[in-house]
Amino acid sequence: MLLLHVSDTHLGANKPSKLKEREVDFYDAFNEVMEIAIREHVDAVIHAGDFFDEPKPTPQVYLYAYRALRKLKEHGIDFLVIAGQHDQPRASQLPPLRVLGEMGLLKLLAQDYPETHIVKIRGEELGIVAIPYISPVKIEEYLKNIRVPDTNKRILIAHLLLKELSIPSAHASLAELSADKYNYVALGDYHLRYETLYRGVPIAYTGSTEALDVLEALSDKYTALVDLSNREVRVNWVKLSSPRKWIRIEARNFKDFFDNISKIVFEKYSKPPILYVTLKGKQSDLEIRRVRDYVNNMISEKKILIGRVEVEKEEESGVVTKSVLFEGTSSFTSTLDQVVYSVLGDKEIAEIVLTLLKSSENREDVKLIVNRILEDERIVNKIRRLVSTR
Ligand SMILES: [Mn+2]
Repeated sequence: MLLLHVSDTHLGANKPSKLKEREVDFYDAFNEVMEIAIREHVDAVIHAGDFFDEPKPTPQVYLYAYRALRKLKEHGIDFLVIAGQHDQPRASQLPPLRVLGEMGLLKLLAQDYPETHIVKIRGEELGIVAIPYISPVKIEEYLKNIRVPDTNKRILIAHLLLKELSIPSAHASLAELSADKYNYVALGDYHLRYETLYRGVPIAYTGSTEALDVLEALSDKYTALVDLSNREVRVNWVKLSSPRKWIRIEARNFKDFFDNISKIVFEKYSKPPILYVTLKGKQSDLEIRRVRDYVNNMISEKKILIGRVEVEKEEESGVVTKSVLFEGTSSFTSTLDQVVYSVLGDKEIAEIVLTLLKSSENREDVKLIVNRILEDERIVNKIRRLVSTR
């Protein structure tokens, strides 16, 4: 039995900068994973949560998800999924994965609480304990009542943060999950690839399929082929080629920046990369302008999709502050956010206007926001200035 493990596809995400191109990047990565599943003739795909980026996907997100899953279905490959926190709407709303389940495109194993399943995959039984996202304060109670199936082959699929990752707000340890009762543990929620063994049992986070921020982008993206045919489970990592590359340059001055950027061969990228430049230490206006002009030029030549320049300063107190000096894009498409921002020229005011625009159907929300603006003298003064310069 060959499974493909994937997680955190975040379909519908368009970070950074809310670009259409970025939204498509997330679909591309998901499609690549589906193609790998078909090419490798896997028996089923298991998705460890955060299928969607938001619990209220837009029609185009449904459309792309539908198309990718339909292709898999045509090849007779099952798609088994659990809900991550991004797939969990407020209690009264219909979970989006239920919609796809109802359409026969996937099997939703667990939405709000752990469930035990015995699934028949090409005539063979697979026992699955499925743990969707549960808040760290409540999970202990749920873990007490987990029923491990007594099938020959068993896997655990869970959307949670392991205590072994030693990051804040972790959910449970491998011991608390009784990870040794399974043949394989497929995890989601942590966006970087992570692999370990627990009493001989392979444990893996595949990580996100596309990067949601610069830190996630520093390592390559993967999916895992999990071979359960033999007693010894084999995990083979397949590197994804579609994710857009991010380039991060830290420089002291223009020359430093130039030396670094000159080494990069932009022709090798199939998609124009995202460039983040951090200028460190005290900067003269001239140095900053040279870097900014260079990045701007790369944008107009369409060598990069997004160019961002930030300055990192260490205050006398030792506190390091970062401020974004410039962010530009070679994208043709513009979102509502970008239009509002370019008209107003002030990020803070743009955000307030956008919040108002997006919540304008709700009278109470609008009232609340307007009152908050009027109470904040600084914002009111900013608006006055914006109006007077027009
Ligand atoms: Mn996630």
